[in-house]
Amino acid sequence: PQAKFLKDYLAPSHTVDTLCLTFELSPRNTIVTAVSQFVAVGNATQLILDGVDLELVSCQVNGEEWQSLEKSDSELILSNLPKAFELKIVTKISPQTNTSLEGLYLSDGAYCTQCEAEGFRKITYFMDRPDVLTTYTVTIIGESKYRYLLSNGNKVEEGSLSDGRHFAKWHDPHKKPSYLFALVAGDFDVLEDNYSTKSGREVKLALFVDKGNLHKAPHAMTSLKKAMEWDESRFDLEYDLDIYMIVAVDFFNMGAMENKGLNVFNSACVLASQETATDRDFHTIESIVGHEYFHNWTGNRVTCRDWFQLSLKEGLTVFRDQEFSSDLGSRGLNRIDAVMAMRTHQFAEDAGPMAHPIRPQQVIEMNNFYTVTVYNKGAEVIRMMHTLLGEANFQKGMKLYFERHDGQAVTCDDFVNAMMDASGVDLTQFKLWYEQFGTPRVKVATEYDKQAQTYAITVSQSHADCDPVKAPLHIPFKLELLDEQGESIPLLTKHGEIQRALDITEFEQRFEFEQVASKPVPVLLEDFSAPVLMEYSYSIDELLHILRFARSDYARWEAVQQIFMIEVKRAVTSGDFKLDSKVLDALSVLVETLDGDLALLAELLTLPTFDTLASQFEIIPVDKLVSISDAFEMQIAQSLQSVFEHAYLSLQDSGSLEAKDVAIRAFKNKALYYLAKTDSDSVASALENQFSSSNMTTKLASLKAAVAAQHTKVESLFSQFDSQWRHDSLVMDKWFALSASLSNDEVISNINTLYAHPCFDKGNPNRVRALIGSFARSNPAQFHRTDGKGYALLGDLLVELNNINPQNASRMITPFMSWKRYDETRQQLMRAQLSRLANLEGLSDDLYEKVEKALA
Ligand code: BAL
Ligand code: ZN
Repeated sequence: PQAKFLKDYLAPSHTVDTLCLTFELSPRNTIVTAVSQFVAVGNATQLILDGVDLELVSCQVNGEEWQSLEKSDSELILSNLPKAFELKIVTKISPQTNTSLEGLYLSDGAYCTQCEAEGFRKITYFMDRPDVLTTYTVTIIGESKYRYLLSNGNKVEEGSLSDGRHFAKWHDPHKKPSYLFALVAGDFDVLEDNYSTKSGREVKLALFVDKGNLHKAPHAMTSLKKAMEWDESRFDLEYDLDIYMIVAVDFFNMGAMENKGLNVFNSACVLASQETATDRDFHTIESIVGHEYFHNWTGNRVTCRDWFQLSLKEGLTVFRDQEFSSDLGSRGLNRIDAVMAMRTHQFAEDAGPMAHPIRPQQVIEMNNFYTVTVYNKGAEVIRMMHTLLGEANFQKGMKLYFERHDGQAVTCDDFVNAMMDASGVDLTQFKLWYEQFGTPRVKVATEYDKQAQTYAITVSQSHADCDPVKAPLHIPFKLELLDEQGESIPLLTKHGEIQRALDITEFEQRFEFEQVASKPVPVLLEDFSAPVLMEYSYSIDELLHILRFARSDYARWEAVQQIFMIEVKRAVTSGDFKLDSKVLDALSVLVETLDGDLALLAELLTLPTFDTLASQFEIIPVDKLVSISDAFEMQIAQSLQSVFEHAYLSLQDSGSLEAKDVAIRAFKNKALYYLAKTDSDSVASALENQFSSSNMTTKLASLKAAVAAQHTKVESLFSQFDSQWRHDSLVMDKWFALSASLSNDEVISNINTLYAHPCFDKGNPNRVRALIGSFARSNPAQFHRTDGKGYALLGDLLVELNNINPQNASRMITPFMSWKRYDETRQQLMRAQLSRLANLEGLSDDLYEKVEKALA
């Protein structure tokens, strides 16, 4: 496989005025007729079209069968072409055997498409690149059992055919690239609603779900309306078509897809009732429905020039969905989520062989770059611009961006230039964030001068683990200074008061604050104002002070995370697994007083994830990290047992989805998690009681607590859950995930047995992620077994998935990517699995790119 490079970008050889597609649907013999009007740019007489897994039936230019053509596995090259011409191409495809879930495929009997990034080429020969925009008219012909025949835009015609089939014709007035094309055909239940935009456009909303699932659709519909309203009020952006459709399908590689006017969603990101979905699921659905809706402007109206610019739409749209969630819910909790995603996944990616800048410079398989770096670090980069500019200037920048580029395919530079020109803030240096991979380190030193009443902080940045940089990055560095009473000290400098953040633009910079009456406790990198690793030697007492007094909820959580981190590192070195009693006392006080937001309190009581802890070590001490986390949790459980018991019994939620009830459930479930570890008499009945709840958040938490504590009740709870929910695969995903996280020696043989469970299907990405993804991610003790059986389980699966669904295989290989960070024994075992894949016949481009980089 050949890499493509950003530096080699060439503008398209032709423009396409219109594209008319006709689909005659049939599971193995769908006929696709594509008629388009091409015009050469300059003197081009050759046209290269992308096409994969297509059977070419005919190819005509201006009505004449074209002879000057060459065909390969991935291209159709037409030569001797006139300047302007009509091209008619007929191809045959087989949706039924398309298990890659790219292009046109069948999901549980319904036809659906996924074209981003390069799936359109599996439908017809076309210039399948995001900078070729055209208007689409789509006719779908199918049997009447496919009751709904859907595509982008507005329906302009429909009717019956004499052979009993029916058809529908759609026209999308907005020019779009091929990756935003969509088609769905099937029979569904439909939830309908309406929305009036602020300028008075009446929009019909329709949500299509599998038959029998209508009662699980209202939350997604409500979320959509909230998103439409929010985008109007915060960004002044309105919807632009008369209809907005969402279809939920079971077989889907991603979470969802923003096709113009016709979003296709993974059913896991749509369907929710309180019996089947957790509070967390409700939150996730709201944010993904929002995300896809926000793409209508940031992605669809203004799209990417080429796929290297993916973060142009994804980083910005993640930032927008994070802001949506924060404006509607708790800003602190949402920030914690975002930072956890960075620390748990993005830092690891940035430290591994697939490290890439948010604008990658070379790519073999584009699907491999839908990453936490492009998405989440991309969003952090947008957030830094927001911090540097402030909300008002940022909104001016957005306005200018749309004024300049509506209807165009543009680059990340175009976005930053709009921000710069609208605000007058120089972002030239800032653009380096788009070039560099790796996580910068920021070291902080402080000095307090009692006599002068000054407090100085020196910030230095280093990039040893990054792509070498020639110049320092521009880093917004937020901070708060707390006095002994916990009051915030104004940040007065010689040049005035610091309002938003310190501007770090040099490798080393010193800032001096005046009128500081006593030695403060600094809250550094407040709100994670830049995606960096910060080094500062806090004492436990300072962190406890931050926990008590910081103005930012995020900073309070971060202080506890830092405390755990310090304690874990100390325990790894010393072998003493005892948590500092000051920490236990502080946590105890928090629980006793049930201080503040209970959902935040539940987060404060949560140890850093294994991956977050692991990121602190050059060679990951797997066994020690597992034992230390277990030991710390047990000490928290024992030392806080009575306060947990008291709080658990005294709090009652009323079962609603209001934030207050969600918070009570979150806290009580955390309490139960710890109580289960103490194995007191009352715990068994609490577990059973909670398990009998009809609320999935409550029920699942009891199973999770039993699993983590390896409680004697666990087997009976598992089997009850299976009998109750076997009919609902999405619910069973929760059961698969917990089954795979049981930390006992039988887990691997159990997983092999579960492959035969009636709900399990290796062709369904949700099932695979639930079972094997959870095993590799949340069962470090068993996944990293030194007999190699955990690695072999994943290796065996990857060999199979390589043929079924390469994109999913490539996502699942992530745990092997950091193999060099483990001890010698584990390195050898993981490398053996990677070598096995490297030698696999028919290795997909998706896996090839990662395996080759991992072994390099
Ligand atoms: N564009 C792919 C799915 C998403 O990020 O919305
Ligand atoms: Zn997106």
